[in-house]
Amino acid sequence: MGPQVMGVLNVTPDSFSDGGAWADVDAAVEHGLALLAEGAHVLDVGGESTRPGAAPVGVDEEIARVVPVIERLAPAVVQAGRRLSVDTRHPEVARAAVAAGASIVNDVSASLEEVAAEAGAGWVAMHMRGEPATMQDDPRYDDVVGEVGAFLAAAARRGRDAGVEELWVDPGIGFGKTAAHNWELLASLDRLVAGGVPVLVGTSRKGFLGAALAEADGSEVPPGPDDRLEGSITTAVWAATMGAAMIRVHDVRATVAALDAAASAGAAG
Ligand code: PMM
Repeated sequence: MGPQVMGVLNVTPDSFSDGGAWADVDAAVEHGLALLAEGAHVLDVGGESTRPGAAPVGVDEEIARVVPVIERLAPAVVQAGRRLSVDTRHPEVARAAVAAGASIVNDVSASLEEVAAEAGAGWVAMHMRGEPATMQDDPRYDDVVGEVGAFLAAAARRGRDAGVEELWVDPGIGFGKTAAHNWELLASLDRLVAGGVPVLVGTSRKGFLGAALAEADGSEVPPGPDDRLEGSITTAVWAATMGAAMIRVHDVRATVAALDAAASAGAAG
């Protein structure tokens, strides 16, 4: 069986990847239902952009963005046997989102294990070096795969100790990492998978794919987030082949089709 697909539903006016087009509740709900119809197993609702250099938003504003969208989507999501996650670094937002119907806390700060445990929700612990505002200022590692792996193993232990019953770990592609770091992590994803905790990976539309696509076709200006589909899909299939259990993507329909094709090839082999 292939990995689950987590569809990104950013409810932010400043998200780099969809221009904030879904900031309005009705539009966000409509987009969420479309992602569901396209085959998303999880809808990941986020109200704070973690784009490199993004300014933080207040907790109240973040709650006001995500809670109405989660409340409105919850019945259809449950009906379809799918799930909602909340992409947040803030305990108050995580609690409000779970109360509204989310069942996974997608935590880019890897610090909300107590909140997830208390709420009875799943917990995604993602690796990030630094803070979104400064994380891309010259990130350095001696051994990126070893360091990220050790960080995620420690996070998983904290989660277990806190009583989280559903654990996920995520290397945090693009979070305090150069393009070379991202490629190294993808190349060695099987080492992270071997840690035994289900691995979630998000490469979708990220900057390092733009750079790679520009290099491939010799263009000087890298393609923008909306024009990185080839790289997004190829790395999603790669991650699945390396054993990732969930892939976080914007382009759900295309990714589901690609993963299905890869799974058929795998099953026939
Ligand atoms: N990437 C972004 C936001 N949230 N959560 C997890 N678990 N993993 C990721 O790689 C991740 C994330 C940034 O991407 P976006 O701004 O396009 O949503």
